[in-house]
Amino acid sequence: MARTQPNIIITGTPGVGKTTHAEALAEKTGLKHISVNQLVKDKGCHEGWDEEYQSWIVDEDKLLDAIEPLAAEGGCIIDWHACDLFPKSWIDLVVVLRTDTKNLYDRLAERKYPELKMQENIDSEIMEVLLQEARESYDEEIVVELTSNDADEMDANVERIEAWLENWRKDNAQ
Ligand code: DAT
Repeated sequence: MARTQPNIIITGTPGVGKTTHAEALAEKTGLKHISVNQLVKDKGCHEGWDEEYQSWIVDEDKLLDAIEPLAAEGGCIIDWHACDLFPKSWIDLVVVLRTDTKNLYDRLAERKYPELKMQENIDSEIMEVLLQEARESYDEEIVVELTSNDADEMDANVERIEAWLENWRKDNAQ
């Protein structure tokens, strides 16, 4: 059955602004914000805690099972630092947020990330790892790269996604 609301992924390196964008967008549009980190924790979609990285070791099969019914319903804003595990058929738009190294450093330092995790994330942002992952996993025309350095950019990004959503709703009206 066709979805009556689209599913949107907001992805990017930790600290780029995924959660902040997803919350603002959910508030403005009524779509559901799905924080994958929270879901992994709440539904136990993991194989334990990694002390060194200070994060859950995600069980991807369990995670997909937990998200499938939500994605089938549509209207999800999926907020996570990975996107390649979600089937293409679930997803209508992939937003990859980007930020400057200095901003990312400050934001991750604020979170007191361990040194190793901090360095890996900064390298990952410089190497455009998440952007590549999105481009390899989904059709080019549904992947959008947006910068998230300040509040004005964030407002503009949210407005742009809202405009996309309006068009999607018009194009998919029954
Ligand atoms: P993520 O979910 O990608 O890890 P976040 O939304 O939690 O990122 O944001 C991390 C921090 O950076 C948080 O304190 C809010 C701030 N931030 C994010 N995007 C921003 C932006 N465009 N302008 C100013 N601050 C931003």
